[in-house]
Amino acid sequence: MSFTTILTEVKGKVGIVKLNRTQAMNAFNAVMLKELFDALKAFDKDERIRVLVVTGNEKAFAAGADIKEMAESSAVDMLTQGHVEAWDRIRAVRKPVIAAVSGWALGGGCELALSCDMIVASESAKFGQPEITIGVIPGAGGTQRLARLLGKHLAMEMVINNRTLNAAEALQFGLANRVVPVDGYLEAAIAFAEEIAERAPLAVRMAKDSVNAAFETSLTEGLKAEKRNFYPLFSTEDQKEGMKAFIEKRQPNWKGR
Ligand code: DAK
Repeated sequence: MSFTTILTEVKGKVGIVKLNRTQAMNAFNAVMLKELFDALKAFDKDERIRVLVVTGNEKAFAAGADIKEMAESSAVDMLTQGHVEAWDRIRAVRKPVIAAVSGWALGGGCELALSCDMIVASESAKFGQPEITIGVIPGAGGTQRLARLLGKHLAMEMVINNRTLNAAEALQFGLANRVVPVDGYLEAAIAFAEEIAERAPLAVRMAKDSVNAAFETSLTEGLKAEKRNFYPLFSTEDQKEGMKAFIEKRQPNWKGR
């Protein structure tokens, strides 16, 4: 894979995508958005990779969409530029995606972190939806995901009045899974990813799909989705191996089959 606005790296079973428009606080232009989602898709398909990490740099995870690129756009431009499809593509990733966030995660940057499955935040992380300050609203899921995660009132304050959350607040309100020192925040996220990468791969995928169903359906439908994911696991080699290993008091050897 060759990209101009992102860097990619594979560490063992972990695929890492690093946003790399440092001069613009990692604001997304059309090229970076496309490259990001292409890289995620490629890692999702790669058999060697089990978990994905998306990150920026210490100062900025991502400061949102590129305002300079977007400023003169019409409604038709916004609709037809493929942004909507691009954002939908992250939801299609089947492997777990961890956002390693340091510094600013604003607008589309915050929405990218929210679209991931878990967030490791550095102590300097700041989450916000400042679109209201430039005359628009979040367009990549911010109003919906924040309201579901934080409840209506805090989400409303963030979206209507540009309230930002620091790392401690993000942890307190359940946005971040963990907060770690800025020095080594990416390594901490990779270590977290490596832990998950050692778990039964098919069960991890089914688990991700099931938890996501809780955000997208009613309880009744969500419970059905969980069952649809639960039963097929009993036809996998890994289920036999996992239960046998427990009985034999040894570590399981997962095949992903
Ligand atoms: N766009 C373009 N350039 C940006 C940028 C952005 N979002 N954020 C920062 N930069 C650029 C600055 O213009 C500056 O460039 P130069 O002037 O040096 O050329 C450089 O990055 C450094 O920024 P600052 O000088 O401002 O640095 P500070 O440390 O003082 O401030 C900051 C950092 C991140 C707090 C500040 O730059 C800032 O407030 N940035 C804007 C944040 C923002 O408003 N973000 C929301 C953007 S709207 C869609 C889905 C989603 C979206 C759109 C469509 N569809 C599905 C269709 C998303 C929309 C958004 O995210």
